[in-house]
Amino acid sequence: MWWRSLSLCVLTALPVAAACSFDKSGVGGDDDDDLVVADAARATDASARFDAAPGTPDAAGPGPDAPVGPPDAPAPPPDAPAPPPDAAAPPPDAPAPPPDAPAPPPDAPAPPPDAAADTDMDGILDAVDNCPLTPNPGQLDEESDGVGNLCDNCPSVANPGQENVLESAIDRDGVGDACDPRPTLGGDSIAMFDGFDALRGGWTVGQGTSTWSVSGGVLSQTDDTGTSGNIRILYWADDTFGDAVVETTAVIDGFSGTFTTPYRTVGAVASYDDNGGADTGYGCVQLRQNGAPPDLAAILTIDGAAAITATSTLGWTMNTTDRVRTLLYTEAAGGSQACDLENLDTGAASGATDTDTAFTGSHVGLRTYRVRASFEYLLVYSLGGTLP
Ligand SMILES: [Ca+2]
Ligand SMILES: [Ca+2]
Ligand SMILES: [Ca+2]
Ligand SMILES: [Ca+2]
Repeated sequence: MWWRSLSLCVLTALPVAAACSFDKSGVGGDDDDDLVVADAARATDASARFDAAPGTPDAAGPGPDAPVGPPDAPAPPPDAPAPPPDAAAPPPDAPAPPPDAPAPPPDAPAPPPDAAADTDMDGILDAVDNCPLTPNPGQLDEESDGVGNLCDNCPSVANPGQENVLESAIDRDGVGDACDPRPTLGGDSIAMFDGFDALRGGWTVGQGTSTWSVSGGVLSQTDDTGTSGNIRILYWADDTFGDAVVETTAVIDGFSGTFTTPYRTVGAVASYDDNGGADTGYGCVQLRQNGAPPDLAAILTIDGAAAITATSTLGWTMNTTDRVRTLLYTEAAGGSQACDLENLDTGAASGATDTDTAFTGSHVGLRTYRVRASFEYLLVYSLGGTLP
């Protein structure tokens, strides 16, 4: 930048110009451009070149050198520091909070069943087992809803989804909504189901003779002889039940007598004891009573008197091929019975109730009189509390 020092010297008065040397270094007072400020020492040289009193002979030769001039003024203070920048701009608004965390992903889908697994080791691979946790090599499925009899929460009603949500979560029971006799009360369970795919050894004749047989998935009673001694009772001897509902569905195969022949019956029994031939209990039957139709839903006592204790008028009269569902509610210690019948062909239904306390047996079974019928199944719900 030495050329800038040159132009400054041209425009300045001589004495000053004399002080200007070509300071090519740009460093003030460093005339020799050696980048070492030594001009204070060189001031001695400058004073030697100027006469302190021009026009006046020097006394006795040149006088002593004028006193050494003051050293170069100290370098001006460096430029004032730049003012601080404008006050910092206020921080921007606080950043918006992050959006809500995304919902967690739904539960991962259940892994597909291991096609090669057989959890219950019944010989049916889980992938095709209709009760993958219950050994059932026969895969019996009464109403073909894809859930095997042994693990179906409504084995007599098609309910492939096994819905069971009508009770509260804390007392949800083992009976599905589609068939639960007390759909909002917990404690119930499926105690027994027999789809009559074979005649098992526990079935025992209580009254009559052995006129029962199994074929084609139904249990048929084949004698409709009309004498008074031909009441037919078959009961399950291998288990006993407390508070229970016995359910069966039967198709009427035929009946004896004329239109007015009395006391044709078909239905279920409970609170039953064989008592060595002096059996007792209750029946819930469709009763074709002497006289004008329609028929009745009737609660019967099973003993020597076979009394009718309660009835309700049905909306139909017994006909061959009718398909009727029967439900008999009983309390184990006696005291309460209910008998509900539904004609599955028409949807007509009716029921009777009673509060008889005579019998406290604990077996269940089937009953006919002067009727041939084919029973599709027998189902027992065990109740966890008092009857509705
Ligand atoms: Ca199984
Ligand atoms: Ca089923
Ligand atoms: Ca079912
Ligand atoms: Ca239930």
